[in-house]
Amino acid sequence: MNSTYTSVKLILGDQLNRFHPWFEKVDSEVLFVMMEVRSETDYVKHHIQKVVAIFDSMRKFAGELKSNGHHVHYILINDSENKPTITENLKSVCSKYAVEELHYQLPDEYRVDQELMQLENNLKIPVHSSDTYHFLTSREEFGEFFKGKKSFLMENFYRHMRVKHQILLEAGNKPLGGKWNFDQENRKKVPKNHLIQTVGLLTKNVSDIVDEIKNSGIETIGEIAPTKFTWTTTRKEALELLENFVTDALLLFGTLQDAMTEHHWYLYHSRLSFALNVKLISPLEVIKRVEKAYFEHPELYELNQIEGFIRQILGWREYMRGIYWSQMPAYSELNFFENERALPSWFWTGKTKMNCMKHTISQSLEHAYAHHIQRLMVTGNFALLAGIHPDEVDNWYLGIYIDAFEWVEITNTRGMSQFADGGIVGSKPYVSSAAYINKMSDYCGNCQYSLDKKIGENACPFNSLYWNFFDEHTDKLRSNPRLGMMLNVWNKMPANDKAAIISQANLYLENIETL
Ligand code: FAD
Ligand code: DLZ
Ligand code: SF4
Repeated sequence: MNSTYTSVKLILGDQLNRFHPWFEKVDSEVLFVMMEVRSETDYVKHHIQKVVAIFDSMRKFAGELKSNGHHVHYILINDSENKPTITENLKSVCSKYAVEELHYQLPDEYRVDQELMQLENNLKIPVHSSDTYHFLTSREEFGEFFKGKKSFLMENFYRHMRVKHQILLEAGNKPLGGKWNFDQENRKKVPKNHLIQTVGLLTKNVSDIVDEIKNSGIETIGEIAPTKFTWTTTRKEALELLENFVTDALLLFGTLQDAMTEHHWYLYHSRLSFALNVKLISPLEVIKRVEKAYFEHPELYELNQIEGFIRQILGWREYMRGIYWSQMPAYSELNFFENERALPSWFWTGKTKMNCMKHTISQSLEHAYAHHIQRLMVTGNFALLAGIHPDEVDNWYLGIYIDAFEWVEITNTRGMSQFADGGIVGSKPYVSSAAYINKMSDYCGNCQYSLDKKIGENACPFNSLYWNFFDEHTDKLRSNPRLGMMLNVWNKMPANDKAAIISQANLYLENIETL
């Protein structure tokens, strides 16, 4: 280490992109700074596995930079010099090394963006920002694409991205297979007697980091088995996970992507979201690898598996980021249905009689993971039907999932799942009764509630809450063309039946803690 440095370059915990131009050459006048910092560990109560995964990834990334000859100043969570915020830590590092200028990569979260924009003021040295060279769309490009259009639409954006990056196309920029989207084929339940053969789990020992986190006093949620940690925290592990996914799980990814079962917590999903979000692996390399599998082995892979997977990353992931930067900060205040109820306390324990909720919450606490349909159509569905305040819902999702960073959490939760944005992200609220959950899962068979009953003893809460939702929000839903049919069904129901359903829903809402 030198006693002085010309410049400091800040690397945040989700900026672990080894191919960033910053790392092309070793420069002994540059000091890279990484920090485990209370403002980031404490802005929400995170799952213990998420904090472990971030710290482990950061430490290994710093180790790799050092072994390549870069100068790195790494602040550990329990270091005596550690200050509570990014700004304060930078202030003390810059003064210790008489630093003349500071560089940072544009952060993914609005909160941190605001803090970093004040650095020049606070540090009194020139401050420069640069791209992270990770996403496929810049913050501004998304706004330009939708300029002058009446509403956002993922499908249009996705087609644009397919052409822009030349993914799954044939001559004349036509979609391979004649269709842009094969979603219709991706709605199957796990067949009876199907043996789930998917990617195995890597496990490693993270006991030391767990102890350090415990000693630091950081409050966390969820469980951890410190000697059997399953998340990828290096680029090498992420690449291995991608390879194993392509070989073992991609074959059925699309077909069973919406399916849910008590017997497996990730099925044919990739579990790549953490590695992607902290930038150990890039979206384009994942997309290209999956496309290559198809081109090399069209006899093995069906197009619906490949297109379904690529759409999540090339379409949804970039789209959510675009919405985030075009709508923040107002987005975080939106509450279209004016919901006010508190989240029931069993969201933090999984202790509920509703088997679908018990299962999804318990696995989230155990693994910091649930797949998309569990998040959307079980916990998210319930929260919306029960009228939970979107702040409470966001807080839960932002804390509990391994991959939760506000830019992708809030757009999925407040937007897609809670429709609190009134239709910016999606064109309809995702609500369902027990029928959908039963169609896509094996949860209902083992439930104390009866999936066929709307009212009476043991009637499934999703059923009465579903119709109650239409009743309560008729005015707001009337103009939505995608919900007209269900509103008509509700409106045509005999008055006595409607009254019984509403009173059942109210009974459940009054006793929400005991459901
Ligand atoms: P796979 O099913 O294997 O999909 C592959 C990749 O596609 C994912 O790794 C992810 O990068 C991307 N992807 C898939 N769906 C989406 C989506 N809707 N938006 C953005 N990217 C997507 N994803 C997060 O990364 N962070 C979050 O905080 C987050 N919160 C969510 C909250 C709710 C209410 C819902 C409904 C979805 C949320 N998602 C979030 C999206 C999705 O559920 C996760 O990306 C996915 O479950 C991660 O698991 P996987 O890597 O196995 O994904
Ligand atoms: C999520 C997170 C956590 C829990 N801890 C840290 C940390 O100690 N240091 C750090 O640099 N980053 C952490 N992160 C990720 C940041 O919250 C993330 O970089 C910002 O939110 C910007 O997206
Ligand atoms: Fe969930 Fe209702 Fe099915 Fe029970 S019956 S698992 S509460 S949908």
